[in-house]
Amino acid sequence: MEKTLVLIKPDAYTKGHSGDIIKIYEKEGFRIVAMKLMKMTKNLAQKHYVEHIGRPYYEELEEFMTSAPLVAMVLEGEDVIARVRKLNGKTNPAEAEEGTIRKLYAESAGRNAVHASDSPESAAREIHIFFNETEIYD
Ligand code: FUP
Repeated sequence: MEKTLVLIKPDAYTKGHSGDIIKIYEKEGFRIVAMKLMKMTKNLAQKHYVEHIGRPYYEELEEFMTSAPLVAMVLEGEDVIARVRKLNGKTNPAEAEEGTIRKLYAESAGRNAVHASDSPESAAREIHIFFNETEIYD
C-alpha cells in the first residue's frame, strides 16, 4: 500500500489545528502508520528541503520550520500521495481551492500549515528522514 510523509507545520500546530487536520485525513480513509511530535533542527530542515537551499525564501522557511514543534506522520492508503496533495491544496493559500487544508488553515505560501510528499521517490526519501522502520506500523 502506498505511503506518504505529512507534516503539520509549526503554524498549524501552534494554533491548535492538528486534530482538525488529522480528522480530514482519517475521514478520507487514510491510516496513520507512524506519528510523532518533534522540533525540526536546522540540520533536519536542510535535509528535508535540500532542493530549496539557495532559493530566496529558504532562510525564512528554515527559520519558520524550526520555530516550534510540528507533527510528523506517515499516512497509508490507495493513491495516498496524490490524494493528500489534493486535500492539502496549492502551496499558496490564496490559490488553494475551497475546503482544502491550506485554504482553511494556512496564512501564506511560507506558513502554509502542511507538507506532503509529491512523488513516490520523495515519499521514500522523506519518510526515512523522520522515521526508522521500527516506528512504522504498517
Ligand atoms: P509544496 O510541495 O506545496 O509544499 O511546495 P514547494 O515544494 O514548492 O515548496 C516547499 C516549501 O517552500 C513551501 F511549503 C513553503 C516554501 N515556499 C515559500 O516559502 N515560498 C515560495 O514561493 C515557495 C515555497
